[in-house]
Amino acid sequence: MSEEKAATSDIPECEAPVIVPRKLSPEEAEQIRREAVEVFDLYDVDKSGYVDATEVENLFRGFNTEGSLITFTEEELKELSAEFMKIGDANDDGKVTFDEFFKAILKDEGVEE
Ligand SMILES: [Ca+2]
Repeated sequence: MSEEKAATSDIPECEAPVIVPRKLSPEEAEQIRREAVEVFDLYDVDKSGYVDATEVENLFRGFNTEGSLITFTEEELKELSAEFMKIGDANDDGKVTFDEFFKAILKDEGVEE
């Protein structure tokens, strides 16, 4: 089993998503921006204007209430926040500003700036 894995490990992974960039109408752009503001606001609990890993962890930790259908272990919380920072923190300073967040969303939507 492990030998089989070693034999294929030199094949480069190619998982680049095929997204055709498109332009948004001003109405669409405004709509996406409004939604982004709302979601960002949820993450930015202390309203500092940026989101850090701790805030992401705290947000999802909030699901861990008694009787909740969705709960997260500390390990999962770490993974969630790490993933969030990886996607959103473009300049790698440990904070995701609204601009960074918005750009990540546009990228996700396949929008060309
Ligand atoms: Ca940043």
